[in-house]
Amino acid sequence: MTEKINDLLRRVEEFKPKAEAEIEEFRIRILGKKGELTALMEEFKTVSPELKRELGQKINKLKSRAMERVNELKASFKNTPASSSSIGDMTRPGTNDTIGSRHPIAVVKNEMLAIFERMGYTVADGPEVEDDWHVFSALNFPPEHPARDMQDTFFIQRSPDILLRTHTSSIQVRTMETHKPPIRVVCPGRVYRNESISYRSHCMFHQVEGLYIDENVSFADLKQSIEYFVKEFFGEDAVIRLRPSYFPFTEPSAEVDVSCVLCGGKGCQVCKHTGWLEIMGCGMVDPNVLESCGIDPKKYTGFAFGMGIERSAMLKYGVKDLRLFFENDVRFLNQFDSAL
Ligand code: 2U9
Repeated sequence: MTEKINDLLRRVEEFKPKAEAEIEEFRIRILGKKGELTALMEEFKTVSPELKRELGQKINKLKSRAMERVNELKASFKNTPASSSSIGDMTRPGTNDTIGSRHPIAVVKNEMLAIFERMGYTVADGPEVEDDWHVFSALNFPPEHPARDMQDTFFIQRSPDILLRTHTSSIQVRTMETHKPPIRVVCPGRVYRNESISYRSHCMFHQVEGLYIDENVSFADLKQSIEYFVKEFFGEDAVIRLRPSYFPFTEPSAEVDVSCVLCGGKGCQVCKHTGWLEIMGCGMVDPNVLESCGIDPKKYTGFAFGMGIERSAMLKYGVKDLRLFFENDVRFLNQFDSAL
């Protein structure tokens, strides 16, 4: 019996499992109800009284050591983050971290700003919650102009004076109030209009507007600057045409069309078979606006322009539904990226 005890003790010490599951199998085989140690204890009952003391002590030591060894082995597997057997195939490709991509509106905005910065414009910023003066009054909107209506504008705390800006022109007003000409700024930002949401309109969208004021700034300068921007943004083959229009803040005013980016002007579904796409509005700054903002209209003239970023992004990327820009579906967003 001594031999059997020593043999089992040796096997307990020498046991080196390759996987954690082998430890439990080992425990059952040695310490379980039908295990080898249990069988030894049965046999112990039959030994002569004079050997009982010595063998009893040996069996108890064996049992304690076997339980201790099982616990030691289990702990060693828990402390090893990747045992050799769970490392698996070391040659398989690694998993990529998922990183975000720049939002298409930000990509297009940065591209627009970069073009104007190359032309000498600086970027200006301003608040989205504005007052009536900077959004309407300074821009020559008469008191009863429909844009001031609650149907079109979001007002804050029912105050007729505090509102969400409906265009970024308020940034240009602030620039004129605080800077002397020459002024050359581009103003990007979110704007809000009380409109129902559809594939082509939203209650919040983004604009880039520009303003150039100096002595002797002419309509020809305006046309040349817009033509340069359009060729940089849409490509060298793009051409523009100007149609007369009306805005309270510019006189004369015009809408700018670009030759269709899809058919090049031949006519297709996107340009509704006209060959042209409307992309922005522009005009010479109304003398009343210059005066309201503290600039002498007898000495200075200027031009301004404004465009929606979503509209240009839809044309550039062939996006048919404006709502996609605001839903943040990663399957849509992952398709755009840029260093800009
Ligand atoms: C000042 C003076 C004049 C900015 C201008 C437009 C024409 C225009 C629209 C294009 C599509 C807005 O996003 S849109 O709906 N904008 O047509 N904006 S001229 O004129 C200014 C701005 C500031 C002080």
